[in-house]
Amino acid sequence: MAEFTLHEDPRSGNCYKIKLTAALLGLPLGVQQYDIMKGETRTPEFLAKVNGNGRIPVLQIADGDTARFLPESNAACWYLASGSPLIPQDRFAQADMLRWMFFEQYNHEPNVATLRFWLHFVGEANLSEQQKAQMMAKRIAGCEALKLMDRHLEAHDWFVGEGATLADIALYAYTHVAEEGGFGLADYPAIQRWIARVAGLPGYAPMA
Ligand SMILES: N[C@@H](CCC(=O)N[C@@H](CS)C(=O)NCC(=O)O)C(=O)O
Repeated sequence: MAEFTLHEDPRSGNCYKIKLTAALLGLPLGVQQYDIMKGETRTPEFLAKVNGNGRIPVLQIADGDTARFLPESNAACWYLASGSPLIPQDRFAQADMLRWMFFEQYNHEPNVATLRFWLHFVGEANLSEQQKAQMMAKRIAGCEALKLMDRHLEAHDWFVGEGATLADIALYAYTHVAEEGGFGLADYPAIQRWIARVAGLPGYAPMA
């Protein structure tokens, strides 16, 4: 049986997706922590061995003498959940789940997660002029993403099908802490109900 180690910064929602997937599946997951604020994922050793893209999360999969490294949160979730109910079997449902995971990476995470990182961890006073100039566009785009999610969840309990899938995990990670980025969730009642549903899943683990 393979052993899994997550290279992570516990403040990262992208890392949390993988921890939540493992928790829901009952899979043991070791962790190796880095401080991204100190550039610890940009060292020559990290770039050479763990991820040439200089970012966490990275899932390390050890099998006997072989260790492989899998960057990108949603790819790592897929690897862990392969063959489990977190990935629907129906061909359309599977593609629809991927649709929401791509949406998360393109429309949601670059806005909702980035504003959280800038405001909650870096601090507005420490932002560059370029970052300050991007804030309004990210606020508008983040609200658009949340609105789309809320409309979908008005009519559905889960993003795809009748139960939780990786689409829910990927979107939950930064949505449930979106207020740390200044996105008021009171405007999105269907999202709030869905957040409670995810938090009630058997095996659920909260973010650090
Ligand atoms: N698309 C990637 C995004 C990874 C990412 O942006 N990681 C951030 C933390 S959430 C990071 O490592 N930042 C440190 C840096 O860029 O130096 C994923 O989903 O895993």
